[in-house]
Amino acid sequence: MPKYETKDIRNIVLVGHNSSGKTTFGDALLFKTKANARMGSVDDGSSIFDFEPEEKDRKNSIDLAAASVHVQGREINILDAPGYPDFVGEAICGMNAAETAVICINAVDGIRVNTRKMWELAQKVGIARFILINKMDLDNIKFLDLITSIRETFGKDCVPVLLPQGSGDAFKGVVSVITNYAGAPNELRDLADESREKLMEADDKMIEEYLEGKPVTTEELVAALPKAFAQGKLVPILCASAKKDLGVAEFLDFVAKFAPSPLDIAPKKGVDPEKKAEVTRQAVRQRPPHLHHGGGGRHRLRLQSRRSEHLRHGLRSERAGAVPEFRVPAVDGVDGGRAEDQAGPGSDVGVHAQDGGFRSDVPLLA
Ligand SMILES: Nc1nc2c(ncn2[C@@H]2O[C@H](COP(=O)(O)OP(=O)(O)OP(=O)(O)O)[C@@H](O)[C@H]2O)c(=O)[nH]1
Ligand SMILES: [Mg+2]
Repeated sequence: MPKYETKDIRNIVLVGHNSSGKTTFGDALLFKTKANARMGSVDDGSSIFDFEPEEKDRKNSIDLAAASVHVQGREINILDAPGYPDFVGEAICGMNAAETAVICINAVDGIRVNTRKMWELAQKVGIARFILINKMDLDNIKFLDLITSIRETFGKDCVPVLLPQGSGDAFKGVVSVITNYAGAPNELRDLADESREKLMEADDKMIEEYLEGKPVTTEELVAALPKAFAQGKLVPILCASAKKDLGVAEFLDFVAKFAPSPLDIAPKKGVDPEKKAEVTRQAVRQRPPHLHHGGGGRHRLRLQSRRSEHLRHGLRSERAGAVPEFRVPAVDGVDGGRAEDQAGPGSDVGVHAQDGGFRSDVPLLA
């Protein structure tokens, strides 16, 4: 498996109202990048993300699931959260693990209760928000009305960046207003102009120059956008059809270019359990996370946060017999170990207290 530096990692979590197509979209990302040789489907029980028997039975997600793809020298870790409000804890967990919440909307249904809830949560957690309008292949889509409703609900900083070419049966794909502004569909020309101007607000100097009539190049725009998205100053709106594999490649390209890495978003605040003092942590590979051991017994630890990204590199393999064991360093005072890339985001590692610290056993997924 290729090794990636923290700056080249993108952790995204797919959230939104149930049945907006999050899992199908995740499967489409795996298929597009050949991480999966066939297109997984929730409907026939072959989804990579909805793999638990109960999920296959119910045909909806229950647990947060993870998989990775590799695009343009970047590792994109995809977390797929369930949409049903009963499982909101999984979405919260995923948002704490990711730097970008991809809020999926069903193009026909529009904004629903859980869309708003996910927006508020992502804002609270302090991660970037991308809006993905999925199911663009369905009939009776009123794209411009949907954009208006998104802006009325979530604010004017939401900018359409991937515009649809047609909709319903005639949906052919998407056009980027960043890289192919001239190619925007005629019927959406006004929206493309508006979006392009809004994107200039990514940088104060850039918008000033633009308003003074000085030309702004695509390169300048591309360079300014990641920071504006990471800070939530602008929220990109993308669209796709997961089912028809349209807009999927453009989504991957967009995430690889514009989504924040673990280094690009504000450090997290927490409370030191012993000193009871507030602590701030930024993603630093050399400093694995501090986990608070809540008592004896066995614990299940799932590696899926950007902290677990440090954890991953702080794991020390202690091979005993045929069973690989991993010592988790910096857990309640246990010293750090040698950097070794053994368990990745999405790995489940059984942990139990030993010698005053934690010791983990068999990683289920590397
Ligand atoms: N027509 C069409 N159907 C889609 C598309 N994406 C998903 N679906 C269908 O919509 C249904 C729900 O898809 P899921 O991927 O399970 O949706 P989800 O958002 O993961 O649902 P929860 O896990 O319950 O929150 C399935 O029957 C999919 O086949 C799409 O782009 N177009
Ligand atoms: Mg799902």
